[in-house]
Amino acid sequence: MKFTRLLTLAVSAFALMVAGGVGASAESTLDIVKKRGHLRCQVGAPAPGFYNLDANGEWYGSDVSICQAVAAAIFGDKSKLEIQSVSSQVRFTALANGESDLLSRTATWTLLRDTQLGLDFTAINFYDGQGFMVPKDTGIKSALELKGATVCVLTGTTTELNLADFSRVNNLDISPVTFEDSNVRNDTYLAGGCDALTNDKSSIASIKAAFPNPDDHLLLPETISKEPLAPAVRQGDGQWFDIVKWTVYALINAEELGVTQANVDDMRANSTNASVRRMLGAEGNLNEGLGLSKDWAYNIIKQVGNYGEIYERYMGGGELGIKIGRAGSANELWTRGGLMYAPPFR
Ligand SMILES: N[C@@H](CCC(=O)N[C@@H](CS)C(=O)NCC(=O)O)C(=O)O
Repeated sequence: MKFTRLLTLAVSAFALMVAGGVGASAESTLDIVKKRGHLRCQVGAPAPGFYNLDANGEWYGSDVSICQAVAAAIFGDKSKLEIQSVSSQVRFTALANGESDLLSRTATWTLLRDTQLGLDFTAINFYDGQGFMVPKDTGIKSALELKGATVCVLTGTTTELNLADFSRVNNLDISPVTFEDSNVRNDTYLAGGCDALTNDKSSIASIKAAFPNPDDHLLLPETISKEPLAPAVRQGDGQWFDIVKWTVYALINAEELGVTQANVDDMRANSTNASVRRMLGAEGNLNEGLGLSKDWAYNIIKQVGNYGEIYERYMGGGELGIKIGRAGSANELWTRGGLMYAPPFR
């Protein structure tokens, strides 16, 4: 009896430790980040659209915007940020062992990753799917014509696994040529080292945009997988999970409510829409559970913009955008027929 009780206690203590996160540190991620004075946010090797470097060595892009939005929510300053560029191969280990606070980098939410790597995916910020690119002069028009082809692919990705499934199901005998470094993969493809390159379709748009002659390459029509991309955090800190999740939702909700970087001051001061007022902290106390100040969502929109503004700037037709059409896609707001939907701010 006694032993059972002790065992139960020991088991619950262990469960608590696990629930408390890595090393069962008493300090929350929010406290650690605040004490450090900046957020450590992980992206990948430079890829236009998602995460790229400008002439001054500053990171920008849609996934970088999520990093900036979380920094703005915590510090009221989007620049309180250290961007870490990590390869696809080691990204999850780097997050799980505490090197970064947040991973925001074209990572697909899968069951295994969500349940076996010590991570939690927060909220989908881009709905993607895997495709193929070939040099136009090959004359290939469909992925089903890739019989016996060599295909350049990044290792440690869902891309690599889907490619194997696709080849098997369609009896294509594709030979994967695997890379850890996306630049080496791209150079090999350009030099003719493989017949095709496969990745998420948005990533292909990104890779293509950086090629010297983008029009020499064709994105094939097939989409062979679902790739819901979402920022991820270490498992075991519910408040931190909520902060990142609701940061993404604030971006989406602001777009739905018509709150933009340009009108957010006016909206906070004058809007009579209760949803807008609650989100921007003009009334209510929605910030309390997050452990953030009342103006957390205001700071996000003021400094980074809403989801649609970020999309246009980096993924869409903006000057730095990689021209992925949004209308009619899953990345459109639910009110316009897409899947972008944030739970209510109340
Ligand atoms: N969504 C897939 C693929 C992710 C992926 O390969 N992303 C590329 C985009 S080009 C990337 O991160 N490349 C940069 C790098 O590996 O450092 C996954 O989560 O496994």
